Amino acid sequence: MIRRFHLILLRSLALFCAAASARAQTDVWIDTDPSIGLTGRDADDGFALVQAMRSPQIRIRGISTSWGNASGPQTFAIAREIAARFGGDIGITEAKIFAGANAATDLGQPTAATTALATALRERRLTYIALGPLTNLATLLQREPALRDRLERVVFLGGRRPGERFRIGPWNPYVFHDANFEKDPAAAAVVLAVGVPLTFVPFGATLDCTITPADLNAIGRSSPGGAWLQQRARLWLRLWRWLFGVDGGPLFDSVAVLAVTNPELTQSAVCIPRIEPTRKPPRLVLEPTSEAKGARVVTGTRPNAKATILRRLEGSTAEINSASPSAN
Ligand SMILES: [Ca+2]
Repeated sequence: MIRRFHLILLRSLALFCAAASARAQTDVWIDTDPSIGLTGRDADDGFALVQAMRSPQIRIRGISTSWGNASGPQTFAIAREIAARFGGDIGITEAKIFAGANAATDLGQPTAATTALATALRERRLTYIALGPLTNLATLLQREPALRDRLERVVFLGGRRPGERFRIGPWNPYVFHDANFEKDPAAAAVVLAVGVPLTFVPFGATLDCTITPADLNAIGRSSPGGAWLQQRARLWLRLWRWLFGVDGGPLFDSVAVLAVTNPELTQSAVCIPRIEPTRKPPRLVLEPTSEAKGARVVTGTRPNAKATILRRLEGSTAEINSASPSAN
């Protein structure tokens, strides 16, 4: 009788834990411009999507695509391929990928992406992870401003801290663009104006998370999916060495996903975002402030950030337990 009672108790506890775990998942929408595998284009969106699909802290409710790293049709096709290869276990099929803007001039024009996002927001509140230009989100907010209140938070891979220059190392002369912002500053202005909770992930906050040839080889050995990622990203990694002299490609977009799945592995501060429209190119500046509340800017990552990203890319959903305590 006592044994039976214990079994019932254990089963109840397991059900409770499972329910608690399910409740703890954050509902997210990912907007992205993947170009992994295209010659001379970035691979980080592809890595970020696979990482997100293997992150148990989130539930992906939909993925929209945008022009950016490549054309709209190209990014849509790549996102669908990633869903077909990696999304089955979590119910992300090709039907959950929605094509959005093809250019900044599409701002305000409804697309499959904005229609699907509106439907998803009516169903539940969502955290929106923006890994490309903000055209799709700005179009939604222009056409259905009431849905603003259904956005839990917008996490945007873009913006810069005052004086931040997008360079890799002190001697590298190449200055990178704040691409996601500069491709559609008008869309960023719309998003800033509506007052949704914002987290920015600037270029400099991501530079401790680079993927080396040894990392990519380990991913390639991990599984058939890992081998696909390795094959698609091999040339991208070589380009980073040839063009910029570094032995690792940055995982920009992965840090934005990490800021949602594992905020304890990022450092952040409160900021006031401000667009400087007259500069050429215009700038999105994230001013520090002593205010306790406001937009947040990720200022860096903690030691296990890269290891956690690599685990996801190697196919593991397990956590690394020795995370440094958060100072946020
Ligand atoms: Ca991107």
